[in-house]
Order: sequence, then C-alpha cells, then structure tokens
Amino acid sequence: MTQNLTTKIQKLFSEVSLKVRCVFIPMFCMAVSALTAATKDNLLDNPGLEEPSGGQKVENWELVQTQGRLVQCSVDEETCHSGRRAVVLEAAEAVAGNYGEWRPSSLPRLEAGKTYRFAVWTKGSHLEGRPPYLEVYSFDKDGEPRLIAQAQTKLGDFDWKRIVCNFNVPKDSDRIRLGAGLSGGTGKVWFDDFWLGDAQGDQGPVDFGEKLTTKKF
Ligand SMILES: [Ca+2]
Repeated sequence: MTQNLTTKIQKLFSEVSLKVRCVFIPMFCMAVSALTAATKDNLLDNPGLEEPSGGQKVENWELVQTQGRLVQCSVDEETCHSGRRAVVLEAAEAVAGNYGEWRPSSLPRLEAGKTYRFAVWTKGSHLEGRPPYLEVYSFDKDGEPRLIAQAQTKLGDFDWKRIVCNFNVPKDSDRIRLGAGLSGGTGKVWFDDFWLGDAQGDQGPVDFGEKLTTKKF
C-alpha cells in the first residue's frame, strides 16, 4: 500500500516536472530571445557610451571639432541618462561655423529606400542661439556629402528628453554619416543612449523631432 502511494507520488512529480519542462522552459527561452531581439534592434555599438569605463575615450564614437575648440567636448561621469556616462558639449560664445559633434565611427550597411530613425536622449542647460541637433548625411560613390535629415532640440533649459531624426536612405547612397552636436549656439548639452534602427520599430518617446514624416532636403 505504502509502495503504491510512493509510486503514485513519484509519477505525479514526474508529470508535473515534465509539464514544467514543456511549458515553462520554452516560455523562458522565448522571453530571453525577445529580450535579445530588442537589444539587437539597436544597430549602434556602445549606444549608452559606457565603454570603456573611465577616461574621455568612447568606444565606437568619434569626436569632431573645429579648430580653436571653442566648443568644449568631454565625457561626463556625473550627469547621465543611464549607466555612468554621457557625453557633453559646452560653448561660452557663439561663433558661426564653430562646432563640436559626436559621430558613430562605424555603422552597419543600411538598406537603400528604407526609413530609419536616429535618436538620442538629451539634456540642455542655458542654450541660446542655434539649438543642438541631430544630422544625417548621405555620401554618394564619389564621396559627395548631402544633408538628408535634421532635427533640433529646443533652447533654454530642459531635463532629459528624447530627440528623433527619421531618414530615408537614398538609392545612390554609398554610406551614411550620423552626428549629434552643438554648432553656432551657446550653453551646455548632454547626449546619452543613442538609438538607430527601423523607424517603425522604435518604441521610445518622441519629445523633439518628427514622429512619422521625414524632412525633405
Ligand atoms: Ca550612459
């Protein structure tokens, strides 16, 4: 009798265990796979600017500045949107043509004719003159650049907001260049948590920039 009961209990545990394996393990795998897919949707490397930790270098991002360096550009390890780091640009005087800009140093090949979104979280302090911006350039096979999309933040002071810039990859595009910068304006602007991907796949908020349409240039 006791042996029968033991056998029944063992069988019950075995069935429960089988159901757990059949139901919960695939669910767990699907959840992990969805999370991985969501991460992969961002085509940029090091979008949160966390690597390497410490110092002024930012893996996969390059800083481009006009000579004279009137725009101060650095890594901020105190004020950031996520993690421990953001980049910051600051200008005390507005000089036409003077700029500082952060650009991804490498991008995957983007599909011609497709609409992508370039986005970033940004924070502003005492911004005057020309607002900070996101810009997208397309280069043809001869290396000729063309501005194909642009979005701007507002002026003054604002806490972390998300700015987006939608763009269509032209048929004659050989490569795309993305940039986030400050040019001809004064004040201080931070950028953190960049994003690049299919414009339809972006789930983030749109505080600055155009939600669906792409500005024609
Ligand atoms: Ca960060």
